[in-house]
Amino acid sequence: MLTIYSDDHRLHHAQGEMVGGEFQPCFEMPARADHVLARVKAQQLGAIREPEDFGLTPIARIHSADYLDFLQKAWAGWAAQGNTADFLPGVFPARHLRAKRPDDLYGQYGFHSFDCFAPITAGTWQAVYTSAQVALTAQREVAAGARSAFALCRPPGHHASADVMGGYCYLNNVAIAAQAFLDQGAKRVAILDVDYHHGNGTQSIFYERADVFVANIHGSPSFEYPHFLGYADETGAGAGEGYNLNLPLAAGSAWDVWGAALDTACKRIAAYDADVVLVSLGVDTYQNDPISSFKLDSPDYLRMGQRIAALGKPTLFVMEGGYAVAEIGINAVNVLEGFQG
Ligand code: Q9C
Ligand code: ZN
Repeated sequence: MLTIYSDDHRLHHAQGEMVGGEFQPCFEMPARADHVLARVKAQQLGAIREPEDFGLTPIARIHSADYLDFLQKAWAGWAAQGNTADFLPGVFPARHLRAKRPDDLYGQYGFHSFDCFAPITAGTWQAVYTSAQVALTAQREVAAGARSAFALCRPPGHHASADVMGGYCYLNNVAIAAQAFLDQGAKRVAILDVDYHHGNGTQSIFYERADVFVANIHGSPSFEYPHFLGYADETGAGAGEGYNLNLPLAAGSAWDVWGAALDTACKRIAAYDADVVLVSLGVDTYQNDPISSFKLDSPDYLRMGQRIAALGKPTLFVMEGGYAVAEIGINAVNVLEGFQG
């Protein structure tokens, strides 16, 4: 299986995030991608290539113009105000306020965020732009006939919606790649999100569409981040009614429960008869993940890959979360090896 990777991810290395009331090192750190890349090499998964540059056009198929404008200009504007530390938002248009985009940069950040977990640094735009190009380059490989490809994206993307960032995510890499398949002639694509957290951005982008079936397996929002989306009764709307599947699970779920949910999701994807399957590959379901509660063990990721392979569809794997840094490579590549059989 071909892996697409770029060192540009290093340009995004934020100073910290709030954990337990204290500013702590970010869980979403460059070493994550290093470990995955090292494991791809150690297991000789296949060739590793740099991304091509498809420009902004495929990104603008998913994200709004004002959101992309903010992301590109935010650091320069922040630095021009004399700041050197990371840029973070603090005021959001929550209920009872008015969601009108302000002229002020700090106001715009809150307008385009749902939490304080997507810091903007000097290198963030270049890193997230390249991360999207990594997904698009792997997408081309599958569109050209490969059985599978691995987009080693960092930063991740599934919490980002059309114009709102959060949860370490800025550009929704898997959504951008899904739209590229459709724009190149696919009729139906399925996204299977196996990250521990609900992919709220991906769900919202495709919620009213029938050409993208989205399935999510995740910690229930009743107890887990992102807290405000991901319940089982969210099944799509309008033309998209019936094309969104949420399988929220209890804290502490292990492979017996998780694997059964995967089987449910895969049966729905098979019934949808997608031309291609995209996997939002987060491995924060791992038992030793520092911010998650599920209990998957490393061999379970081989089983995960085997079940996805049984769909018999061209498959694009897009890296999402996973914060047990030392094991993220083993677990992510286990999925890919399980898929390859
Ligand atoms: N106590 C991904 O896995 N953590 N993002 C908030 C609040 C944010 C996870 C913690 C977790 C974001 C791509
Ligand atoms: Zn996650």
